[in-house]
Amino acid sequence: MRRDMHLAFSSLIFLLLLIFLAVSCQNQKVKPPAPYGATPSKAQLHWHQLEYYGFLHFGLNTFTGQEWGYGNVSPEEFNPTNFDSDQIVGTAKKAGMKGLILTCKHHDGFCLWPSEYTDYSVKSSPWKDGKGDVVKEISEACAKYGLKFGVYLSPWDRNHPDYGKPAYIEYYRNQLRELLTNYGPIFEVWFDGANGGTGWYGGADEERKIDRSIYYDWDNTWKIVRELQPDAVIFSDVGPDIRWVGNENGFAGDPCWATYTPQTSDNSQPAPGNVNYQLGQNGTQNGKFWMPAECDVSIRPGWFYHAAQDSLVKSPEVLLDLYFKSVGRGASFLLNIPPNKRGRITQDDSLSLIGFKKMRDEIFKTNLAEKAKLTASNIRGDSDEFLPINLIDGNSETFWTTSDVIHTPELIMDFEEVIVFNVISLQEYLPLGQRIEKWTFDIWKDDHWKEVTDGVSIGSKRLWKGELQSTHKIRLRIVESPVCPTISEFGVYLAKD
Ligand code: FUL
Ligand code: CA
Repeated sequence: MRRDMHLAFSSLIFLLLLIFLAVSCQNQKVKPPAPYGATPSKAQLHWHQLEYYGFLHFGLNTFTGQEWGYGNVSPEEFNPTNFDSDQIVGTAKKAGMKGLILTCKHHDGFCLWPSEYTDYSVKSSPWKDGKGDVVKEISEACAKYGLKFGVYLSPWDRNHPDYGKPAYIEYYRNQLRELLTNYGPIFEVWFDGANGGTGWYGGADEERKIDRSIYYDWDNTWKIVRELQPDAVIFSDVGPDIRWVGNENGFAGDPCWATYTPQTSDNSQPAPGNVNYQLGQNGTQNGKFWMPAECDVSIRPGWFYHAAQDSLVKSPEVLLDLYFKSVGRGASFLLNIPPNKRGRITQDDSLSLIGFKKMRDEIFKTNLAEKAKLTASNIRGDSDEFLPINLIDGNSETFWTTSDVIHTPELIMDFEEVIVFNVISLQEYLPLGQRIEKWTFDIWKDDHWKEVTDGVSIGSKRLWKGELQSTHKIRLRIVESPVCPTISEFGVYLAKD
C-alpha cells in the first residue's frame, strides 16, 4: 500500500514537472511584432484574398442601348431571350474570378428582383411571365460554382417619385434589407458615388439635387449591412471597408497604400460622391483607416452591353497589364463582363477572359524561389516561427520577420542553378498592418550586386514585371520601414513573351 502511494506520488511530481516545463517553454515563445497603424478587419482580410472578381451590369439599359437610363423606360423592354445564369457564372468561374457583383438596381431604378416595394422590376416584364428573379438565379449559380456573390444597389433612383425626399431613404433601406436577407451570404455591397441629378422621378421629369454628405444618412444605412451581413465588406468612394480607386480604368496608383483618410475640400462630411476621389488612387500613407482600393473597369468601353462594342473587347494582354497594375499594387481587380440581350456573356468576352486566365496560370505556375536557399540578415529571436522559409510556403499566414530594432534587413536567395525570370511577387503579412515603405531588389551579376528594381510600399501584393534576368543569387533589401517588416510571401516567376 505504502509502495503504491509512493509510486503515485512520484508520478504526480513527474507530471507537474512536465507541465511546468511545457509552460515555461511556452513563455519563452518569441512574440510576434506589435501591429503598426490601421489594421484590417476579418472581413477585409478575407476580401484581400479574392483579388479578382467580376461585375455584371445588366438591366433595361442592356435592351435600350443606354448607359444611364432615365427611369422612364417601360419594364416590358426587359426580355432576355435565353437568360442562362449557368453560362454567365460558369464563364466567370472558368475565368478564375472569385466572385460576382450584380447591378440589382442601376440608376434607372429598375429592379432585377421582384421587390415588394415597387412594380418597376422584373415582375412587370414579359421575361418568364413576370415570375423571374435575376438576383436569385445569379446568387444561386454563384453558390453552385463556388463564387462569392455581391450586390450593387444604386443609391440614385431616377424612376422613384420620392427621390430626394426622406421617404426615398426608407424605400432604399427596405430594398437593401430585401437583398441582404433573401439571397444568401453577400461578400460585398457596392454603393455608387454617382447620385442626384435629372430623372423621370415618377413623371416629374426634373432635376433633383441632394446633399450627398447627409441625404442618405450613410452611417445608419450601412448599419443595415453590418446587422444583416456582418461578414460583408462595404464599398464606396469612402469605404468604410473598401474604397474606390478614383478612376474607372482598372489601375491603382503606385504606390497604392491600403490605408486611407478620405478628404473633402470644403470640410463637409466625406460621403459617396462627396470626396476628393482622386486621392483614392494612391491612398494615404499611414492613413487613419484600413481601406484598400478596388479597381473597377469594364471589359468593353461601356458598363452595359452594346453590340456595337463587340469588336472593342479588351484583349488578354490588356487585361494582364491591368492585373499587374491593380492586384500587383495591392488593390483588387473588379472586371465588368456585361451579359447581352440574350442574357449571356458574349463569346468575344469569354475568349478574352480565358486567354487572360491562361496567361496568368502560365506565369504563376512555378515559383522559382521554392528551390532557393534562404539567408536572412536577421530572424526574430532566432525563432523557428519567423524563418525566411515562410516566404516560400505558399501560405499568407506565415511570415519572416526580424527583431523590433531591425527595420532594414535583407534577404538573400541562393540557387544551385542559374534561374531566368522577369516577374517577382512580394506580400506583406497584413494583420500587423502595412509597414514597409521602401524596398530594393538586386541580382548577383559579374561578381557584384546589381539593382534591378525598387518600390515604395508592398501591402497585400506587389508584382513587378520587367526585362529577363538570369542569375544564381537574388537579394531583397528593405530600405525604409518605421518598424520591423513582416513579409509573408516572395515569388519569382518567368513570363514567357
Ligand atoms: C458608376 C456608374 O455611374 C456607372 O454607370 C457604373 O455603374 C460604374 C460601375 O459606376 O459610378
Ligand atoms: Ca508564407
